[in-house]
Amino acid sequence: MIIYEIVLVFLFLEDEFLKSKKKIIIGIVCIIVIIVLGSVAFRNISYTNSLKSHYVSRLDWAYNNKGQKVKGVSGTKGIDIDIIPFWQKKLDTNSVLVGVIDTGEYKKGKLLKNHIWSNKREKANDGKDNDKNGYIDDQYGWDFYNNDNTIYDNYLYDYHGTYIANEIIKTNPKVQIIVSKFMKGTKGDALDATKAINYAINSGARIINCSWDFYKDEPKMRQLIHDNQNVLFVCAAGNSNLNLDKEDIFPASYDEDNVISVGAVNSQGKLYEYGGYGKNGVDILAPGENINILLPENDKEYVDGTSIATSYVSGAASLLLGAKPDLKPYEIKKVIINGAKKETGLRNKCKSGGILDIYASYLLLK
Ligand SMILES: [Ca+2]
Ligand SMILES: [Ca+2]
Ligand SMILES: [Ca+2]
Repeated sequence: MIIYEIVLVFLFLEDEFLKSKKKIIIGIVCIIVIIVLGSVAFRNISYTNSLKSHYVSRLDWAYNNKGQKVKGVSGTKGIDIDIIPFWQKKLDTNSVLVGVIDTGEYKKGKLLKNHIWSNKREKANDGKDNDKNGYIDDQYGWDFYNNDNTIYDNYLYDYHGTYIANEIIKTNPKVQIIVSKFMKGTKGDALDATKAINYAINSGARIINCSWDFYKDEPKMRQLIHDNQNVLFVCAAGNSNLNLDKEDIFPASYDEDNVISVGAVNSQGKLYEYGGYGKNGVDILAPGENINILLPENDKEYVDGTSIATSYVSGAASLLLGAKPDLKPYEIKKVIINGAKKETGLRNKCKSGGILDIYASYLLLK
């Protein structure tokens, strides 16, 4: 419309300024305006396509917070994981294996179906442990709760791992998820969790997502994490409103360079009211309230908590590792903390004093 008006003005002026230099100047101005408007329009198309290709809708304030209302709450512009600039650069990152130590996962889901790791060394359904890893027919991971090879058993009991994995995939479409199940719903024990972590590491995971916590220290888990400094453990700070400077939960409180603990914020950049916090006990905060997630059978629901916040940090860590595969876990942790979007109200709530900022963290790699 604006272009049309400019052309009209140009034509109107034509008689009067025919053969004048002004006509040429106005012509040049018109061309510049057309080029600028055209490039803005193109940028908007590429921006929208970028969001669509990542399954991001306007409900997903975590990826793109423009202050929109989600579930009746208006957000604060810019309080998101700042991933859009990273996507728009269309960086060709390497594929990364992420172990999701959790419930089972609905592997037929629209996102998960293309991102489930499969054990190439294992022949399916022949009753034999072909790769001799101790697990028979573990073609798509292992269920340490039931001690069998079915990684999805039930909608109700396997929803948590499903939505965590889906959110990691949304953040980084170049991940493969190793399903290592140790929970039935919210039930599971630390020794099974330790075995499940070990399985994911032995299967090649470089990042381990732990969206759960135990109050009791499990020495075997602590040792396993300590012994695997080449693997980053991304751990939830829990939903019991604990000050983790004073109290411990595990594995988030293990004091290791390869453990990053994650608290949650809402869409206005305020601490999630039930989430764990602490200037030393929590490293970073990420979106964790009114998050529209993808459940088994492709159902959708809203959730709150540090579990989902953790999935964004795992996704971010995998993106950074994919961009620079020789990064060590402590280096990933460092850029995630240093790249955080600082908020005054969060200064004493975690070590970074702010919210996960993927693009700022990426720029720190250079
Ligand atoms: Ca096997
Ligand atoms: Ca087999
Ligand atoms: Ca099973």
